[in-house]
Order: sequence, then structure tokens, then C-alpha cells
Amino acid sequence: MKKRKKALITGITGQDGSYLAELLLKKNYIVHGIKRKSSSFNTERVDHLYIDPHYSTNFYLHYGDLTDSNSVFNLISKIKPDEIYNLGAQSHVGVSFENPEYTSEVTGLGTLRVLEAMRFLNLKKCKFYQASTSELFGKTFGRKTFDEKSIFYPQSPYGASKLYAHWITQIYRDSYNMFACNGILFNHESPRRGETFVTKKITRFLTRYILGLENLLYLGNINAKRDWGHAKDYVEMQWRILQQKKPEDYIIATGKAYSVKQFINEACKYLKIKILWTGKGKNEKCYHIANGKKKIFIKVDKKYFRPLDINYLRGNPKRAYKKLKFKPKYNFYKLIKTMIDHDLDEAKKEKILIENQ
Ligand code: NAP
Ligand code: G4F
Repeated sequence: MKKRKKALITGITGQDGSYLAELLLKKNYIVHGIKRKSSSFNTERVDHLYIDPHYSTNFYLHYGDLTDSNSVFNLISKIKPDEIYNLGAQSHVGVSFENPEYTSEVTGLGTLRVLEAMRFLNLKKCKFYQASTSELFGKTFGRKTFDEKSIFYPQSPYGASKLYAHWITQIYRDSYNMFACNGILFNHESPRRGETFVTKKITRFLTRYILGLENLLYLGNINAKRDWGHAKDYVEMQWRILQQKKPEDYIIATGKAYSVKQFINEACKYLKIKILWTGKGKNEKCYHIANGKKKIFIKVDKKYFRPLDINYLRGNPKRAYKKLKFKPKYNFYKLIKTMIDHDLDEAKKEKILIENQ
């Protein structure tokens, strides 16, 4: 009988970690994940996968932290995984300006800690996936798209930390002949996206707004453009990257870019909310038009602007199309619908709870 593969996922409680765990379990892997100690439950995204380990299960959660070499080393040594997916990170670009040192510890050095444990334990057959990012490209210099050969010029402490992680992954691959790969993923969203990222902030607000649970949304740079895909499509590529013959780095993107404002417009269209934009830059406002009246419901607030931002990111996924047979199931419009449908259900449940209080 074929031996079942063991995977270790750092960041299993996050958006990608939860989808990847589902995918690997479907592929008959035994899945181990590292979760951080928190004062309240932080496993909401994977609770449906959890089975009390006193019963038969293929899914295990372990306490650990990417800032703690001992926990990383001990877990890798105990589990001896066939594949490690390093998805754990302080992943919020805005927050990285407020907590740059912590971001570097987790997002940058955390990667080194995993690679060093693999090297020290001589896990020659273990494959390693690093969650690299389009934030590495940073400044556009007039470039229209970014591919595997584009130069990096990050614009945030997060981007700089990820750049270190990206290079250290390549350096370990070349120095120690490790099967270590970077997936350079452009923005990917889903109903499980963290509430402080812009897409989720919008879909959550709009669905709660139409049910009367919220009144006003404040946003930052709404003219920024991103290449937005769905996390479910992207985690499948994370797995495929590790199934290739040679360890290589890949761009995963849709090849299309839309602004935050376009995201709002499409979301409102889907919810049949009639809107009107006025003003420019920090004075830009969005009105909801209903019953012959207009009411401000989205405003720009300088609090949400970053000291530096990237205005435009669009990937060129040609290589992934060809080599990984990447064929995304979601486009921008389907992504928005999926997020809205989900958030509307959540808002309805919330409203019922409030009404029954
Ligand atoms: P996410 O939802 O923010 O998840 C991040 C995960 O990392 C969470 O499980 C979090 O745990 C964990 N984590 C944070 N600090 C940690 C620490 N000190 N030790 C161990 N784990 C820690 O991020 P995501 O969207 O799933 O993204 C997954 C990875 O891909 C990240 O590395 C991100 O930087 C990268 N990436 C994301 C995108 C995107 O558009 N989503 C694009 C390119 C690259 P808690 O649940 O306890 O917070
Ligand atoms: O949703 P965001 O915070 O995502 P961002 O900064 O692009 O980073 C995400 O994607 C990266 C891949 O490119 C990942 F590596 C990273 O881990 C993360 O998942 O912001 C998107 C854009 C930015 O330009 C931001 O300035 O939206 C703009 N924005 C405008 N108003 C806002 C807001 N972003 C947030 N989070 N909140 C706002 O109110």
C-alpha cells in the first residue's frame, strides 16, 4: 500500500491555510498545522476539519510560533513531514508599518527558522513551499505586468520581510540542494479573508449596511489597483508547485487588475445599491441613492493610507498556465458574488440574533 504523505502547514488558521488543509485532506494527506497560542479560540476557519485526536483523525493542530525556533524545530523533528507549506506570517501590509520589527521576525526570520530546522534535521526528501508575494515587485517603474523575471522593489516592511524570505528560500535551494520553492502569489480573497483586508472590509460592510447593521465605511487609497483571484484556486497551485519535477518559483495571478473603487462599484451593482461618487483624493465620497435621497455611506479617511503604497499590481501568469496547468475557476466578478453571498448570509444570521436578544 502507498504510504500516505504528511504535510505541515504553518499559518493553518489563516485564509489560505484552511483551504489548503481541506485540499490536502481530500488528497488523502495527513495534515499537521501550527497554531499560535491565543487567549480565545483562533481556529474558526478550520474547526470543521477538527476531530478530537482521541478518535481516528488525519488532522492535527500543534501549538507553536514562527518567532520561536524551539517550537518550529521540535515540531518538524517530531512530524518529519514530506511537505512543508510556510504560510504563517504577519500578512497585513498596513500593520507592518506599525509593527515592522515583529513583522520581520515572523514573516522574514520565521522562514529561515523552518529552513534551518529542515537542514539541521537532514530532511533531504522534504519539500518546502514559501508563501511569496506580489508585494515584492513594489514600485512599478512604468511596468504593465510582473513575471518571474521582473525585478523586486518592495515598498513596505512586510514586502522587505517577504523579500528576505524569498531569497533565503532560493539560497537554501541552491546551497543545500533542497526542494524549496516560492509561489509569488498576487492578491487572493475569499469569504474567509481577514476582516481588515480591503475586499472583505467592503463586502462585510455592504451586506451589513443593507440590513441596517452599519452606516458608514471608511477606506484609504481606493484608486489602488490589484490583481484579485480566489484563494481556493491559488492553494491548488501551492500544492502543484511542490508536485513538479524541479523546484522552481512561479507567479500565480489572474492577469487582470481592478481598483478598489471598481470592486466597490461591482459589489454595489450585485446588491442593487445605486451609488454616486463625488470629490477627489482624500475628499472622495460615495453616496447611496434611494427614494430620491442621497446619503453618504463610504468616505475616505487618511488613517487608512499607508506611508507608502503600491498603486498598481498585475501579474503575468503565463508560465503557471503552461507548466502548472493553472486554470482559475473564479474571475473578479464571480469572486465578488461569492464573497457577497457569504457575507449576506452572515449578516442575516447576525440580525436574527440581535432581534432575538
Ligand atoms: P492570513 O489569513 O493573515 O493568515 C496568516 C496565518 O499566519 C494565520 O494562521 C496566523 O495565525 C499565522 N501567524 C501569524 N503570526 C504567526 C506567528 N508568529 N507564528 C505562527 N503563525 C503565525 O494570511 P493568508 O491570506 O492566508 O496568506 C497566507 C500566506 O500567503 C501569508 O504568508 C501571506 O503573507 C501570503 N500571501 C498572501 C496573499 C493574499 O492575497 N492572501 C498574497 C500573497 C502572499 P492567527 O490565525 O493566529 O493570526
Ligand atoms: O487588502 P489590502 O490590505 O491588501 P494588500 O496590501 O494588497 O496586501 C495583500 O496582498 C498581498 C499580495 O499582493 C499579500 F502579500 C498581503 O499579505 C495581503 O494579503 O489592500 C489592498 C489595497 C491597498 O492598496 C490598500 O492601500 O487597498 C488599499 N486600501 C484602501 N482602503 C485599503 C483600505 N486596504 C485596507 N486593508 N483597508 C482599507 O481601508
